[in-house]
Order: sequence, then structure tokens, then C-alpha cells
Amino acid sequence: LKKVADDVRAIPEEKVPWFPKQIKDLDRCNALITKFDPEMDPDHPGYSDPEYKKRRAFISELAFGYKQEDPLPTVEYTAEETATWREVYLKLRSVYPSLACRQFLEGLQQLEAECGYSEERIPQLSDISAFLKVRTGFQLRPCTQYIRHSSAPMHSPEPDCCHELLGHIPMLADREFAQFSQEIGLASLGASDEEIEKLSTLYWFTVEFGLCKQNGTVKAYGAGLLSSYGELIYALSNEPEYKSFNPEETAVQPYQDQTYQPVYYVSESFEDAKIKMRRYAANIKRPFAVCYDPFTCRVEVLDQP
Ligand code: TIH
Ligand code: FE2
Repeated sequence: LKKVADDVRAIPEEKVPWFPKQIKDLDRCNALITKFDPEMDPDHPGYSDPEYKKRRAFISELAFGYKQEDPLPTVEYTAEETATWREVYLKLRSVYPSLACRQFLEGLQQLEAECGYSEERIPQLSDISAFLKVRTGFQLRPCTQYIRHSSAPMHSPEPDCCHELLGHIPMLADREFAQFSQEIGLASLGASDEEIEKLSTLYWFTVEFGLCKQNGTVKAYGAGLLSSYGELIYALSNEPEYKSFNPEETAVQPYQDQTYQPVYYVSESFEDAKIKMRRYAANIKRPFAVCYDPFTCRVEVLDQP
């Protein structure tokens, strides 16, 4: 009987490539490749500032060595770093009401009221993680905690704490958006490299650089826009090209990440983007299905009938 049950239920090991199935497995995924490391990229604003590079390297080490059972690292920011944060915060804050989507504004308002968000100090990850967990179930692992170089506060070629804290966090406080993000992640588990490439392009043009219509006006919801004053203004001017969001087409749009995007994708609404993305994800060919179990916080692998 056991043999029969195994034949029916078991999925041959080799059909399922390794992927993280529980949060702890992410300890094996810390070795992120940072393409725009200031050591390597002469265009990085911190390239010829050795003190900046040393500080950036020190703060990024905190994330590389992180294990799930560790407390989230706290960074004591310097006066200069806090001054950069203040400049970024005040500049962006002044244009959010007219350029950011409703969900972002609501999230930011809650973060200001309940999580100490202000121009005065750079928020710490542990406070935010606790805030998000009760709202949308998202929790944080350390991400880029260093801040952009003070010579270029309005755009950074790489993610930094302004990008994570101002771009991503307010959006992740929205349930529908949080769900949308998780669905892209789930769709990638066990998918082929080619499919993963397409999903990361979709992520780029939605979570990072997405625009959406609200009450007949185009607003920003992408984190890369909401953390860069320069690109936010540009994206909502009449300079770039707009295309309407359609996963099949968006997934193969070439992009670069050194400077402003020449093209942005506009969704009719969040609801619409979610439905389209779900349909797209359902069509990805995989020898099995995955399902997130909220009770165990694990990804279950199910055999495809
Ligand atoms: N360009 C963004 C900013 O200035 O905040 C950071 C990035 C987001 C995505 C890639 S780089
Ligand atoms: Fe990002």
C-alpha cells in the first residue's frame, strides 16, 4: 500500500529544482549580486569617495551574514546620512500628493502616524517589519540599509534605504498590492530560467516602475519611481512613452537600470493588473503546482494532475 501511495503522491526529485520553501531557506539566498557596486562602476556617485565605499560595504555586510533567527540589524546613522534622508524625504513628500497612487499615500500616512516615519530620522527595519506583519503579513529581512551618496539624492543607480523604505514599504502596507507581489514570487518557484527572466521583467515594470490610472489620471505605484524625485517627475511628464500593461507583451520588453526608463506600462487599476498577472502566471508550464500554506508559512509542492 505504501508503495502505491508513493507512486501516486511523490514527485520525482529531479523534476523539482531547489527553491526556498520556508523563510529560513532564504538564509541560503543572501549572496545577492550588486551590479552597480561603487567599487566597480565609475558612474556610481560614490565611486571616488573611499569613505563612502567603506561605510556602504560595512552596512551591506549586515545583510549578507543574516540568519532568520537573528534580530533585524539596527544601523546607527551618521548626521550626514540623516541629512541626505531629510533632503530626499522632504523633496519627495512635496510631490507625493499629486503624483503617487492612493494606496501609497494611505500607507505612508499610516507609517508617519504609527511607525515614526519623518524627515528627522531614518526608520529602522524592526519597527517596520512589526508594522507590516499585522497589516499584510509581509515581514522584512535585511535589505539595502546603506543610503545613497549625498551628491545625488534625487536618483540612485542602485537600491538603498530610501528606495526600500520610501518606495517599497508604503505599498507593501496595502493588502491587494502585497498579494500581487507575493503572486509574482510564487509564480517563479520552480519555473524555468526563461520564465523567471520574464517574471523579473514583469516585476520591473510593475512593482518597480509601474504606473496606474486612478480617477482618470496616471499615478505612480512603482517603488523605483516613488524613491527617486528625478525619475518620478520625469515618468509623469510627457517625455517617456506609455504602453498599456499586458503581461505577455510587458514580459519581453527590454530594459536597462542605469538611468530613467524610456517606457512605462500603465495599468487600468490594481484589480486589473492583478487579474491579468494571475492569468499569465497560471499559464506558466511547470511539472507541479505550488501553494503557500499560511498556517505553516511554507510553500507546498503539489503534483499537477
Ligand atoms: N533609481 C532608484 C532611486 O533612485 O531610488 C533606485 C533603484 C530602483 C531600482 C533599481 S535602482
Ligand atoms: Fe526595489
